[in-house]
Amino acid sequence: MPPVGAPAGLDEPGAAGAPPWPDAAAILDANWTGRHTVPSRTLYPHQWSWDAGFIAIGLAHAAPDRAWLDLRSLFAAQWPDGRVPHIVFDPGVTERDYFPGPSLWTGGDRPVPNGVPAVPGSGIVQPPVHALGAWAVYRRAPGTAAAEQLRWLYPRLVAQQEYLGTARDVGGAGLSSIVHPWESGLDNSPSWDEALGAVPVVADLLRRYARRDNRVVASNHRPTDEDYSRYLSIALSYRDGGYRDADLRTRHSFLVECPGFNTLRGAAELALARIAGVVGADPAPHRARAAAITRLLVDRLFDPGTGMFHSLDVRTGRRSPARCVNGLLPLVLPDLPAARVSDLVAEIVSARFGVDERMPVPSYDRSAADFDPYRYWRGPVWFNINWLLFRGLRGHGRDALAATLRTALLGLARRSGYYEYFHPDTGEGIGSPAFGWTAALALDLRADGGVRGVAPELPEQPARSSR
Ligand code: 2M8
Repeated sequence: MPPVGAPAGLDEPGAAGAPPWPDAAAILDANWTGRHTVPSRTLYPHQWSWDAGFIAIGLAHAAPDRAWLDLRSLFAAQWPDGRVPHIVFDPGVTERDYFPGPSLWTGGDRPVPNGVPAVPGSGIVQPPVHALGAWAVYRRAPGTAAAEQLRWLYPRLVAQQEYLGTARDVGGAGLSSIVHPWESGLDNSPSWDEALGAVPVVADLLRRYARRDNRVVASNHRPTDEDYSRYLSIALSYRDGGYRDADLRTRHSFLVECPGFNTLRGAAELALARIAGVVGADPAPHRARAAAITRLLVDRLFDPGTGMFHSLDVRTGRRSPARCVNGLLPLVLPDLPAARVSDLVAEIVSARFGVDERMPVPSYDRSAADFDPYRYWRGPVWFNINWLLFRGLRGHGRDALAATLRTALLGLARRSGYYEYFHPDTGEGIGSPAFGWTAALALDLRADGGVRGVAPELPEQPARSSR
């Protein structure tokens, strides 16, 4: 496939004398297995759920037909109850190549409700970014065939939303709970520290199950063993309960309402409203649900003391004190009240998260004593989160700050390559090189070129609430 060049005349960072653009489309090609795109050939050799949504946004530019195949591969593993597994396993990949692989998720005593599809996957979920991905592909490459793809996906996307909005409304107020830190996508974020602290460490688990991740990349760039053993015990307990959600409150040790997860659930409703317009369904209920989710986020997860959103431990009713980047993501929602938009923008430009033309937003408060520039979601810069913030800033008419963030993101990719994450001071690439969503979203940012109106699921004019 030919490299996808940016349209001429874009404000490319460091254009004069800068190194040539590393070829993002070539990374998506190399990560394509013939059925789906893997996040990374070395670290993540299966298909991941929210990665597939972000990757579709890049494939919309480079290979829209493959984007549809990718999304269909993921939804082929959807359960009858509507959940979409966070990993869809490639039967050609051995257990040695990724841990925890299929045997952990499907083993044990597993009386699964209503059966599971033939395609093997895990039993937990990730943030629903697939409607955003599908809409981006359709917008870039519309037509009869693309509309047909939307018709296939629409009921499946709706079923996913219904699962998250009902079975996962453990707190009873209308927000979804995650039942595992992996469901947030921000695996070892300090956002979970308090809730996770109540989960006992079963030291024996890491003797029974050997980690693979910290043999592929340095241990100090990954979650600690203590956290990992908790991840395993929560996963095993959910599995051994048959992945049932009915009585989670009484028997599950980790139940958290995450501001990032719920924001993306709301954003998915807005994308579904657009998709509904193409497939002949009613967009109004989707818009109403997005507005309701926005209100609930503000009511339950916003802390006026910090001026940002925090995760809520449903078991204790306590909000996490940590200032983490998931607490900035509600900016993506167009109905967010003006005062809350201003609060989040103030936080983004503060010394805690401060963005400038050389560095995007880190995953955690730089001033926190346990800010760690290397350890995964506890400090490093991530492309997908910053791409969402860029879209949110743009949607609320904060164009200058959005442009700064875009410059920082593209500059980082150009200097360091399409890494999984980046050191928040030096910009050094960390984790896996040739990472799917980094390449995909860089393609999208390059093609975007600062033109308004490319975020159709967000308002195209400065939002009512922007000042
Ligand atoms: C990371 O999560 C997986 C578990 O799902 C892992 O650490 O093994 C996270 O960064 C997650 O957000 C991402 O979807 C996944 C694959 O890129 O890797």
